[in-house]
Amino acid sequence: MSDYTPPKVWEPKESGGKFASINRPVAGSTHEKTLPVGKHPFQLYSLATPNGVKATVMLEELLALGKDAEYDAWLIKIGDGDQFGSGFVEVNPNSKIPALMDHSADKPIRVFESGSILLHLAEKFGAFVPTDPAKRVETMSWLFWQMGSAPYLGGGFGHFYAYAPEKIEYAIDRFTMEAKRQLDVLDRRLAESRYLGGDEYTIADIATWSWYGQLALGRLYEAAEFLDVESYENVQRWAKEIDARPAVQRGRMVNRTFGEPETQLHERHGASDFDTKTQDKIGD
Ligand SMILES: N[C@@H](CCC(=O)N[C@@H](CS)C(=O)NCC(=O)O)C(=O)O
Repeated sequence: MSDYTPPKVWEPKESGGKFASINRPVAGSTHEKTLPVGKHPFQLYSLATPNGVKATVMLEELLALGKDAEYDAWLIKIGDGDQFGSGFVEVNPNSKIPALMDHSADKPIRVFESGSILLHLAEKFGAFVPTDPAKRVETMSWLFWQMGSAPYLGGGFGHFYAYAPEKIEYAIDRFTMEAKRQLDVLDRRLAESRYLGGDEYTIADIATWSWYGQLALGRLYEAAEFLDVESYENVQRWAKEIDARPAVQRGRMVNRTFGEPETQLHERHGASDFDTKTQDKIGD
């Protein structure tokens, strides 16, 4: 048991753990840095974490449909504090990836929060969001479910299971309980429906797959066995089906700085980059 008693007024201190160096109790920029702007209508500033993958999968899916969604994907190294540069903070005052500038409108517009990016692109191109009102609202419900639930999985379970400087049984138990409950919520929905919104693949699936699908496929926190992810059979079926989509495979590679070199495309500025600019081809 901890002998910590919170003081009357909290003061910041060194907390340890994997992300200690980027944690701050205040918002705003720490340094001046202009963001690069490429030639395409969409400028994405991101990293291939589950939240970042949502945006790159969506853009690749739109391109696969033949939509005019060409984009430049610039790498934001959150471990180095790039999210606190002045240019990034102008696009996302919350200093988190992914952040998007849409230059296709008369006046460029900023879009932050991965759910907002998915919805903006879906509405702009009339794709991956149903038009039928009942299916649309079901899709929105699952999209917002994901946005509200994932912090318990990432900031809660993932943080205490994989990243905290010590293994705190209470915290791991609390968030494992919640992560498993969420997997069960999904498993029951996917027992009755091919996709989350119904019979169509939508932004709700893209958002949720990036977290829970990748968790089920054993790609997050090395926690597959601990969470017994194989037992969620409907989640497994859905996760594998989405994983096989070529646009999903491409989207996972963009802004990726970990894993096998041939799976890492640090920056994407055109479709041919997947064939010529992966880390195995260009190195560092
Ligand atoms: N609710 C946000 C969460 C984004 C988020 O948490 N991004 C993380 C990476 S997955 C980040 O940029 N962290 C950097 C930091 O916290 O300083 C979204 O969905 O876009």
